[in-house]
Parts: sequence; structure tokens; C-alpha cells
Amino acid sequence: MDFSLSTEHNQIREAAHKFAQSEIVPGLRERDREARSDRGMLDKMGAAGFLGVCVPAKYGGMDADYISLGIVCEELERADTSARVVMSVHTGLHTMTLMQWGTEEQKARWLPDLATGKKIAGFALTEPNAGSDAANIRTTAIRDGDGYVLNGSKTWISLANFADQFLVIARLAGGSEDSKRPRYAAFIVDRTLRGFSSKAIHGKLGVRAGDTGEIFFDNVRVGEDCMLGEEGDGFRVAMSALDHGRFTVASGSVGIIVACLDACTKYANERTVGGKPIGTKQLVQQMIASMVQGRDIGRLLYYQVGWMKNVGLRHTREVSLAKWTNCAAAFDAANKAIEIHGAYGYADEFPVERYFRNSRGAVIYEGTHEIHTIVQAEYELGMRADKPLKHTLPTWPFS
Ligand code: COS
Repeated sequence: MDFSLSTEHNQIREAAHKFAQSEIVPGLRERDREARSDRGMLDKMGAAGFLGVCVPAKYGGMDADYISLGIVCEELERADTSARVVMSVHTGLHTMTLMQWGTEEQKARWLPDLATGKKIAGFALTEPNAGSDAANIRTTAIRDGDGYVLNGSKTWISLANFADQFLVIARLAGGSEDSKRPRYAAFIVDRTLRGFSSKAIHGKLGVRAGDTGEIFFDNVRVGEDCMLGEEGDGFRVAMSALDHGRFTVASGSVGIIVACLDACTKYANERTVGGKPIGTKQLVQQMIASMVQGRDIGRLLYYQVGWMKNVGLRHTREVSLAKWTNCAAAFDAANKAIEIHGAYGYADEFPVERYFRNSRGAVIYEGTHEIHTIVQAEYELGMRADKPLKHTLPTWPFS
């Protein structure tokens, strides 16, 4: 067993950290205050190679491994959750699912533009009545000649107003629609298609510098060559996408804990009470120690999942465990960070109130705390077991 990171891992961490400091942090407080997302940041992330970090070089990617993706997510979220969310939906949920399920023709068609950020991509599973109960989706796909016609809407879609294309999960209508077991299909839908529209969601508690919205399909016609997998594979495609998305959320959450530690160690060493830094107080030390615990356990959990992706092991249970554990630890760390800062932690002069608001969302999206709790128990009780997958993510090193 080898726990060491490679020179490349450390270089990628340094590059992502520098990028975050120079391209994300400046103006962030204002963007967050004004709930203004920066489209230009996506171009810069693409130009720096991060959007294609774990995409094979033959498709224009950085050719790095899946642990590197986690490291990039950690460092970007250490600066701001909005940047990590881009990695989650564009790289994790969309690009990697295309790497897993796409035909050679589909990969050659889409991956080069996705790897370089020329095209930005989103993921559309959630609907007003289909959140945790993902199988309850109502968006329909009806076969029509050599394509499908989509109707319905999706909500809480990150990059809804920025993305050029979306991985959309729809219920197959006609024939199988009324059968006891609905069938689903997954499509890559271009936003320029007639009948597609989007609308921003305003008033979010956190991730205010990120774009979130609803998307609508009004008789949107997609070619059959835009379907990932076959008819009936849609739910499996969605669940595999979540294996990748949850990895980015789990690793990003460690970045929030690191950011809390950055802020709190500085503050606790500078702020004095009774002539002594508050860092000398045992109750403050206890909170710092708990953050260290969350950071190190979180890293072990996501490094393990990155390794499992590298070697091609199914990791649905492990990624759920990492997402569940790390999101809770990040929210707890942010809460403690406010406590350490006292009243200063309650306003945006210090960044910790933003960490608190941003970390709350991740406890909900990509599987709520409750869903992951149940999933973990079901595996242990023998009520859930993973079958071999129909299509697997390419192992690393890429051939
Ligand atoms: N990869 C590929 N296929 C998978 C898979 C994965 N990770 N996980 C499940 N599948 C397949 C199963 O093998 C099964 O296939 P068959 O039809 O061949 O048997 C099918 O998908 C259904 O899987 P399962 O029986 O596990 O589905 P459940 O209805 O039990 O799933 C949960 C229930 C709660 C796990 C699921 O609905 C879920 O994850 N909900 C949360 C959704 C979510 O995170 N939404 C947030 C989106 S924000 S981007």
C-alpha cells in the first residue's frame, strides 16, 4: 500500500492553488454579495487545463489521473465553491460520464471541446418532484423517426444559463411509459436546439457566485446519435454520473475545511483575550483539532476513491461514504470557524460566513445526508449490492 502522492499530484495542487489565488479570489466577496457569476472564469479554467484534467491526451485533456481531479477540486473549493461546482458538473457529471458511456464516435465528437473548455457542459437529472427520488422524473422522450422529442423541465441545474450542452435524463414515453417499470434514456442536448430555454434561480443561501437555474424542453428534437447508452440505460447513466459528481463534491469539501483552518489558525494566533492568543484556549484548540480530523479523514476517503477509479474498481459505496462524511465535516468545520471568529465570523469581512453558507448546499445536493446514511446502512445489512457495470470509466494510465 502506497499513500504517497506523486510529483505530478503536487504540481497540480500547486497550479490549482495559484490559479485560485489569481483568478478566483480577486473580486469574490463582491460577486458573492451581488450574486453575480463570472462566465470568464470558466474560460480561464478551460485554458488552464483543469476542465480536462482527467481526460486522455488523445482528446485534448491533461491526461492526469482521477486523484488529480480530486486535488483540483480541493484547491478550487478552498477558494470558492462556485469554481468547484464547475468541475463537478462539467468534468465529473458530464465529461466523465461521456468517457464511461460514449461510443468512440461520441467521444471524438464532444470530448475535445469539453476538455479544453471550448464548450461548457451541465447535468440535468433533478426535477421539481424528483430529487432524492430520482426515478420519479417526468421529462419525457418520445421516439420520432431517427430521433427523440423531449418535453419537460429540470431544476437546480448548475450552469443552467452558461452551459452549451447538458446530459439530460428523460423517461421514455410511448410503449413502455405505462409499464410497471419505467424506462429511461440519457441524451446530450445542445442548448441551441429549438424549444430549449433556461431561467436563473435567485435568492440562494450559498454558492451565490455560481450560476444555477431551471431548464425547459418544449418539443426539443434530439438525434438518436445524441443518446448515451441504449434505451433503458438512462437511470444507470445517471447513477454512474453521480459516482463521478460525488467524488468532486467529497474532495471539494476537504477544500472548505482547509480554508476554515487557514482562516482560523491565523485568527486564533492573532486575536488575544486577556493578553494571550485565543489559540492557547483549550476549547478553541478542540475546534481546530476537529477540523484537522475532518481534513485528514476526508483526504484519505477521497484519495481511496480516486485510486479505485484509476484501477477500475466499482466504488459506488465508497464514494457515497466519502461524500456523506466530507460534506458533514465541512459544514461542521465552517460552523466552528464562525464560533472561533465570534461576531467577526457573522459578517463578510471574514470569509468564514461564506464557507458556512456554501458548505450547507453540499449536504443536500448529489444525494442528501439522509440518502447516503440509508445507502451505507443498506450495503452493510446486505440489502444493497453492486453488480458489474455495463460500461466502465477508462482506467488510468490511459492507453
Ligand atoms: N452505476 C451504474 N449503474 C448503477 C449505479 C451506478 N453507480 N447505481 C445503480 N445503478 C443501476 C443498478 O444496477 C440498477 O440497474 P438494474 O436496473 O439493471 O438493476 C439501477 O441502476 C437502479 O439502481 P438501484 O436499484 O440502486 O436504484 P434505487 O432506486 O435503489 O436508488 C437511490 C435509490 C436513493 C440510491 C437513488 O435514487 C439516489 O441515489 N438518489 C439520490 C439522487 C441524487 O443524488 N440526486 C441529486 C442529484 S444532484 S446532481
